[in-house]
Order: sequence, then structure tokens, then C-alpha cells
Amino acid sequence: MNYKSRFLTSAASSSQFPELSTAEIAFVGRSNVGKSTLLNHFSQTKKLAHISNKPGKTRLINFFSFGEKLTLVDLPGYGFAKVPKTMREKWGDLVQKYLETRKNLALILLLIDLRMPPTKDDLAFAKWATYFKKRFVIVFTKADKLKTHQQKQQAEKNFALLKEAIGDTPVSHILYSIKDARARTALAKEIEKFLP
Ligand SMILES: Nc1nc2c(ncn2[C@@H]2O[C@H](COP(=O)(O)OP(=O)(O)OP(=O)(O)O)[C@@H](O)[C@H]2O)c(=O)[nH]1
Ligand SMILES: [Mg+2]
Repeated sequence: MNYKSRFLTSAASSSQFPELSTAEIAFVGRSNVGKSTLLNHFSQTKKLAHISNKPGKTRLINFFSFGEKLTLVDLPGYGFAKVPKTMREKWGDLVQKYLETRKNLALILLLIDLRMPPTKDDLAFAKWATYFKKRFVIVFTKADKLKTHQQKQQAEKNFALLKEAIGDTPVSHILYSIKDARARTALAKEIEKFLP
């Protein structure tokens, strides 16, 4: 999956969602978990999606082409308290509308910081996705911030908490770090399983 990536468009409301025929991979997760960073790293394009130390950077839904047949979709993060509540609700509505209505949505990547247990919002999202039979994969981000021998152990621990929330539904999980090129290959392999 060594494709070139290109910015397509941003949407602030559902009327601005583009008409595309490509399969879409959506990046979901709490603010600052590393959605935009992963998107840049995965597509090997620096400065494609904006990255920030300040949570709440991505406020729109951003669409990026990835090769001819795929679109990567960077969604605003959830659970950032410093944003006014009305705005938070609007983001939530926008994300929900996208996830509920997008016909070509092939897969959701639910990003969770490896170092922390899944948040209430992560668990709620996983439950929602399971209930509505959305295909999703858990991606534990920032793996490099833990020592190698701790990474797998921590992933299993966090994954067990998620399983408690979603029951027996089969869901895969992988580790990701922007400091490890193998992470890209592992994610590409996972995504391929879900493509038409
Ligand atoms: N060390 C390390 N840092 C990472 C990794 N992924 C992301 N980061 C850092 O995490 C911070 C937040 O990353 P973003 O990509 O902006 O997070 P986001 O999920 O897009 O945030 P919002 O747009 O607010 O929803 C940045 O400082 C990144 O450099 C990783 O794999 N390793
Ligand atoms: Mg972002």
C-alpha cells in the first residue's frame, strides 16, 4: 500500500460531504490520540493532516485520497473538555452523521492511547460501533512511549477492558508507532482485509 495521498476536501456539515466512489477508512478517537499523525505517517506524506500538541486541532472532517481506490477520513476528536459544550455537540453530530450515512465506509480505525486505559468515550464508541455492526479495528497509538516488553502486555490489558464492553464480537487490535515503519505494514495488512 505505497500510495500517494492528497487532500480532497473538508466538511463542516453533512451537506459538504463529497460524493466519492472509493472505499473510506475513518480515523476515530479522543482528541490528541494521534489520528492526524497516524494518517500522515501511514500515507508517508508530511504535513498532510495538521498535527498539534493542543487537543482539538481537527475541527472539520477532512478527506484525503489514498491511491485510486481509497479515501482516508480524519474525524474531529471527542472528549476534549476545553471546547464549549455547544461546539462539542455539533462535532459529535457531524461525526455521527458521517458514520451513520456514509455508504462506502469500509472500516473505522478506533485509536486509543496505549499508555492509558480506554476512556468512557472510547468504550461508548466501541459499544455504539458494535451495536450498529460497523466494522472497526482498535489501533493502540504512541507505542514507542512504552518499553518494547511492556507494549504487548499493556495492549492486552487495554483490550480486555474493551472486550468487557463489547462482548464476544470479534475485533482485532494492533499497535502503532510513528517511529516504527513496520507499524505501517501491519496496518496496511489489516485494512486490506476489509476492502471490497
Ligand atoms: N511519540 C509519539 N508521539 C505521537 C505518536 N502519534 C502521535 N503523537 C503525538 O501526539 C500529539 C497529538 O497528535 P495529533 O495527530 O494532532 O492528534 P489528533 O488525534 O489528530 O488530535 P485532534 O485533531 O485534536 O483530534 C502530537 O504531538 C503528536 O506528535 C506516536 O506514534 N509516537
Ligand atoms: Mg487531528
